Amino acid sequence: MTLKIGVIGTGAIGREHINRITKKLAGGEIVAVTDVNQESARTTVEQFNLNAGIFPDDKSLIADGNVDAVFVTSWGPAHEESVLAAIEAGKYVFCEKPLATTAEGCMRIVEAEMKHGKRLVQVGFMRRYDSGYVQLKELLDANFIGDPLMIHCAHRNPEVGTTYSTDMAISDTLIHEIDVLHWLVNDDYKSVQVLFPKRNRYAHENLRDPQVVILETKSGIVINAEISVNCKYGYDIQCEVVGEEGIVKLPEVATVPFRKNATLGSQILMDWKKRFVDAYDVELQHFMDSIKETGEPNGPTAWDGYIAQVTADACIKAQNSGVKEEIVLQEQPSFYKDNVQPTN
Ligand code: NAI
Ligand code: NAD
Ligand code: ISE
Repeated sequence: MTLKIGVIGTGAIGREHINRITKKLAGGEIVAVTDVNQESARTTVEQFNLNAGIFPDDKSLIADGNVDAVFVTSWGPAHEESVLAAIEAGKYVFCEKPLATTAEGCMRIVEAEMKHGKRLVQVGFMRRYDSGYVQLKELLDANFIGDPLMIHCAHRNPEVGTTYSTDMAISDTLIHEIDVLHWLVNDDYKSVQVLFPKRNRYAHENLRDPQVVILETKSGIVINAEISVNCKYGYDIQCEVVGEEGIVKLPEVATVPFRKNATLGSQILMDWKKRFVDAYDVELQHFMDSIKETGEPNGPTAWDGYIAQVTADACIKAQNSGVKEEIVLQEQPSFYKDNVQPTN
């Protein structure tokens, strides 16, 4: 059975995902596209030579009888409406992060999905499919370094556009760490504080960059996460977990080491699209396969989207208050408890 997919948002990542469904993965076909910028939808159909309808908006695409599943790859503030409409129509949804831009919005999606009665939604937290993070998790779950005590991590982008704002460092960028780190150590967040070090002169006028986010989990693990979005030198994701008996670290991206001009070196990626390219492939293949095999997607759930957004909201509050803010989650509904976590 081929899963017939409609894509809402044919920007950077929408096209990346269309490319992998069309050229690399098995079991899916792009049959419909839409974008608020209709010219973008048209050029996408041409670029990938798709046999796909171009729809005027998300609602008409979702309603089309030929569409089994929807990819929501529009910008964050548009996600909630499209996801709710897809659930209402009983269609599967793969939604890029954030699921919604507020915790209340994520809860509306959780409630709609529970009312529908089976899981339809998967959120694009692809780091759970990255082989480096999966290896870290296997070691931590096997108690290889004893209990984790601290995590040091960094999320660095070489540069960002002028529309990128201080809160987006949390809602767009740190959101990946927020999701993957509590999954990694099987713990929940308790509190957060945000510090602003000396400002990077390359940050545009209204952006506070870099930032240091200090999260504490219920068991007492302290996480310090640096976000730098004008670091210039590359797209660099670092994660080191300090345990009672040792340290485990996210592997560097494999590149050819070189010796040249009195230098021993290796290249660093510049583009986020390449850093997790394998993880995106595994993520979307898993989305399609689990629907085929179990009738439900069983990757990161709408509840994971909710956890991430509650945490992000508290981080943004802490950006503004300068003090430690509590992170308070509602109790996880049993509907989400039996979800099979993805593995590579
Ligand atoms: P983009 O700006 O390149 O593309 C977004 C597209 O959505 C644009 O073409 C825009 O016209 C369209 N759009 C916006 N609102 C729409 C609506 N209501 N209906 C239809 N189309 C709409 O953005 P990008 O970088 O592709 O990001 C899209 C989403 O993917 C965001 O939620 C972002 O957070 C997420 N993302 C996830 C990444 C990951 O690693 N998982 C990496 C990059 C982005
Ligand atoms: P983008 O700006 O390149 O593309 C967004 C597209 O959505 C644009 O073409 C825009 O016209 C369209 N759009 C906006 N609102 C729309 C609407 N209401 N209906 C239809 N189309 C609409 O952005 P992007 O970089 O592709 O990011 C898109 C999403 O993907 C964001 O949510 C972003 O957070 C997420 N993202 C995730 C990752 C990741 O690593 N998982 C990486 C990049 C982006
Ligand atoms: C983007 O949306 C992503 O998801 C990237 O992974 C992140 O590094 C970048 O900062 C975001 O804007």
